[in-house]
Amino acid sequence: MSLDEIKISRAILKQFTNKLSDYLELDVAVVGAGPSGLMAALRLAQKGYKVAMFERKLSVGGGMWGGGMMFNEIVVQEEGAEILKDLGIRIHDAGDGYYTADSIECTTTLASLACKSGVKVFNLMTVEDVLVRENRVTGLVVNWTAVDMGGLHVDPLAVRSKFVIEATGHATEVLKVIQRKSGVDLLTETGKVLGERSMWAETAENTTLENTREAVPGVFVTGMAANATFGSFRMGPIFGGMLLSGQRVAELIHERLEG
Ligand code: 48H
Repeated sequence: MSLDEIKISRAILKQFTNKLSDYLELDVAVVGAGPSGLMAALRLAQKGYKVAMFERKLSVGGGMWGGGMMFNEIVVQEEGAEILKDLGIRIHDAGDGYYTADSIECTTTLASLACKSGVKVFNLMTVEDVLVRENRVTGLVVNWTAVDMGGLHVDPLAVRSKFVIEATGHATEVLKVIQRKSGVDLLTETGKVLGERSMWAETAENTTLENTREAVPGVFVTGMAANATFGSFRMGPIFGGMLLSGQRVAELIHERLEG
């Protein structure tokens, strides 16, 4: 078979355009493909929902690749270990209820399962704004990350979604843009993002689950962004809370979509 460069180019353009066009209207749009976002997207896709993830970077996985301070192992507790086992990720018993896992195996497996379950990942895209109708978020405004990085004046495109998951980690970028521009109060004590506090692993792990909830009508928050939104602590390189939070947000949205 002879290879034609133009056919190669056309095949990519056609398929990508079809994919993006098919995913402009969604059940759930996930912003940020870190561990909590990936876990949420995976569980929602497994339930049959139409899910897309928008990730600013070239690679998915967020802060999980690097383990703790670039030592590429993560730590989980018993419940996190159960999730990893269920996903087919090998764990090592470190004693006293702590388990470790290779962060590369965790990230690649989670990403692969999400894609194979039907999640469409749009990497290299940054969510820069949201759609708001009658005080409810109804979608996202997206642009190429390269446009943002280059400081180029290029208008974005829009995606409509029944629900949005804010999974941007420490930055809580989606909620911050809503707070800045929409005039809608967040469902926090002050109506604003309360901000992340210093490291306290035990409390942070527990509050991650409590803080996984609707943060503004139409937007649920998960992972590190959940604690940052509701003013709780960071936890360092323990990832059970991220995985549990991703599962929890998927359950909460499933209840709403079903109801
Ligand atoms: C598109 C965006 C945008 C945007 C950001 O940081 P993450 O890994 O998030 P989590 O919450 O799933 O996991 C947190 C964990 O990695 C961590 O940092 C922990 C446990 N820290 C504890 C501690 O003490 O430090 O992933 C967020 C993703 C990243 O890939 C970003 O590139 C992406 O979101 N992102 N994507 N549009 N506006 N903002």
